[in-house]
Amino acid sequence: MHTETHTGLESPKGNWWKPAHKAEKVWVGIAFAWCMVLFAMMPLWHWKGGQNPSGIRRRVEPQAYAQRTEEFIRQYTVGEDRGVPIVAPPPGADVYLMAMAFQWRPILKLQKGAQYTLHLSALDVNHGFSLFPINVNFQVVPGYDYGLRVTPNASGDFRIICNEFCGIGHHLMVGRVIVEDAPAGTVADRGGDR
Ligand SMILES: [Cu+2]
Repeated sequence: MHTETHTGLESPKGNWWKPAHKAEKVWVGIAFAWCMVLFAMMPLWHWKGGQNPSGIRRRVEPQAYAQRTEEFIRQYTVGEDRGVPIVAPPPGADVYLMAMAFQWRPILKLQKGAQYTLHLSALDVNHGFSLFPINVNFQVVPGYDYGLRVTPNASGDFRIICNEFCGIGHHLMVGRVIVEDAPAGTVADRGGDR
């Protein structure tokens, strides 16, 4: 049984005071160099990586954002699915989507190949916008209006899944985006710029 006690007043046993082996020095050198690479990557990615959201971002009061979204819904509603309005804005429009515990409002009906400015904000806590089964992920933060320039490049019936744990009903927080093929002969039909 190990009964030895240690105190900070005594030097530890061993040969820690001897110079490090060459291999250890090499490893410390490699680790340090790699730390510097990762450190440099942060600013590099910020400025050169194309990782920043396209479009606009600004502060907004959740109440004001909710009002703007309801106005958008009134303007372009074309139907309803289980109490949630289905909204079909024209190509080029500003599209408003709000996240709240525990739903996405409204359901969006967009045209393939048309460009939109998709505004995202939350009314209460952080939510996460992830478009299933496509790899699109975005943080939806209360108090901030993110206007992303998006051009749907595939038609279909997609689900928005909240990927930021937001409370007891988080797993029920599923929204919907419907993308339809553009009517033949329209600008959107010839493809967007992205
Ligand atoms: Cu959520």
